[in-house]
Amino acid sequence: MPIEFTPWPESEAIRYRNLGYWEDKPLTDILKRSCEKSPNATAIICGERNFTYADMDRLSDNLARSLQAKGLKPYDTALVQLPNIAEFYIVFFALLKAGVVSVNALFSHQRLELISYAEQLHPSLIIASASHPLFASDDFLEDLNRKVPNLEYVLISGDCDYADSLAEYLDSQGHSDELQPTPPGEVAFFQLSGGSTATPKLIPRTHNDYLYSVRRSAEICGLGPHTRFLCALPAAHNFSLSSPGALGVFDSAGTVITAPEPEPMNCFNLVAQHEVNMVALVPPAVSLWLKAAPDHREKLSTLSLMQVGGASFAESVARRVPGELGCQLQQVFGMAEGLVNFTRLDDEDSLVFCTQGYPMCPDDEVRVVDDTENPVAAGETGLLLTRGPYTTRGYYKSPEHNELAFDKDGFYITGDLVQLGSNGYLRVVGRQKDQINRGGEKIAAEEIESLLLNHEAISQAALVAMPDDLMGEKSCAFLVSCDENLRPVLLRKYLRNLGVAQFKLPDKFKFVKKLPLTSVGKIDKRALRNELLKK
Ligand code: OOB
Repeated sequence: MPIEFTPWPESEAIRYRNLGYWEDKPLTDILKRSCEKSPNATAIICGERNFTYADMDRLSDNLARSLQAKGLKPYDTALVQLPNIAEFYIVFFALLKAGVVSVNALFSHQRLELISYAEQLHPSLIIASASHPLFASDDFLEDLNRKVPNLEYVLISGDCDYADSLAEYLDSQGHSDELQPTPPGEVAFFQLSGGSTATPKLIPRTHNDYLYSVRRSAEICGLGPHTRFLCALPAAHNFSLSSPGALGVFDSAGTVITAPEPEPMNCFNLVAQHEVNMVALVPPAVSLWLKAAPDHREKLSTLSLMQVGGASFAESVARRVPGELGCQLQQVFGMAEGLVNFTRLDDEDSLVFCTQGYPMCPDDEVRVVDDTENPVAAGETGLLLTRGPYTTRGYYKSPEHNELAFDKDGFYITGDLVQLGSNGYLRVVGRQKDQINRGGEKIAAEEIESLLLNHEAISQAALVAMPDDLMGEKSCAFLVSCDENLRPVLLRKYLRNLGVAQFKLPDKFKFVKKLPLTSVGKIDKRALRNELLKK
């Protein structure tokens, strides 16, 4: 059964095809094309291991065929959680080849996030890593099996005695019928939403829409076989996967070098060793790189392009990038739902340092509106709405939330407050959605508040952003509690035990007698944020 998703109106679909945005090819075309053109070029360097395009094709074929031989069928779904290793990409293409629709959880995700994805998707397959605490034993899988009865296959990367080994599947040539991706107009895989709701939402991405966004991003960034891209942000994130990310690099027959995280010393060594010329970072990582760079400038000599996105990037820091890191800066403002904006490589400095660029596609429609949904004047602050050939029209199986997140014309309500200049360039100036952007990692306030409210001693909870020099924002939980002995350390432990990702744990707790309310009786988060600013 095809995977449900909200389609684009037929008239738009025809237009996007006529304009050449939708090629009606599967995402596997990325690998196919580069494999035909340069089978022996290095696609991935992962630690001591190198993989050519031919290797990637063969290994992903092996996995797809082995899974098919075991009984996995097109439109089955998979939950994948792998760190930044070559297998992440091989699995990604293998599942696409077999028509299995996957979601890639971040490696920082824990039990609650994985269970939520599994309950939404009912995966028949899990592929995970023994290096993640959840998969060190089969306890979590037993838990998951009770919640998701149709889970049939588990493949684990690394040492594991309770499930099949991913490495064996990659090595074995399972005989099976022709491999068939899902049709290009249908869902290829799911992206994760940063979210503002209690349950993290899944974003259906079709082959057509995603392939366009990858190819157009690669074109804007001038990618080619010469590109040597360091993937140091989570491989699954839309930025490092497709803007143009690793997929853009594969499409251009370049090389992806994987790093577990953006920590500067290791990354600098990788840049030097593998002659990296491009990297994508979030703002806090840039600050760490700037701090570490003076003693290691020579290691960065091949770096020519640094993309920065995911969270607000201070102009004062942006201006330091070319001089202190010796490379060109590109700002990227994107979202897993679709729309991605870039400053362009030939833009003048003032645009690169002070704006977040403009949309990649001439047919990306952006509207900046006020509280009454009327357009604001050029340069004025308003809420950004968007629709276009690669922006989703709805979250997976979320009719009620979709009513709120999309307007009647199908525009996605981003929740971002922006200014649109008369030159078409956007500046992100704030946020309306109830989310904390912790250095690019998104925390839905409601998700953490509802967990806190389940605590027997807490009667009211509000999670708000507080400014932080390095991360841009951190989170602060305001709580009303009847227990005077409740301590932050106990609350963190409580949340951790519930199985929530570490980055979502509040950085600070403030116990108050009551929470301020707005005139309509909602918790006044603006007042809470202002209170933090005063300190
Ligand atoms: C990227 O994707 P998500 O889905 O993790 O987060 C999207 C949200 C945006 O709505 C905005 O609130 C914020 O992250 N954001 C930025 C930004 N880039 C993203 N805020 C200020 N300045 C920026 N440059 O974060 C993402 C996806 C693709 C490419 C780049 C980033």
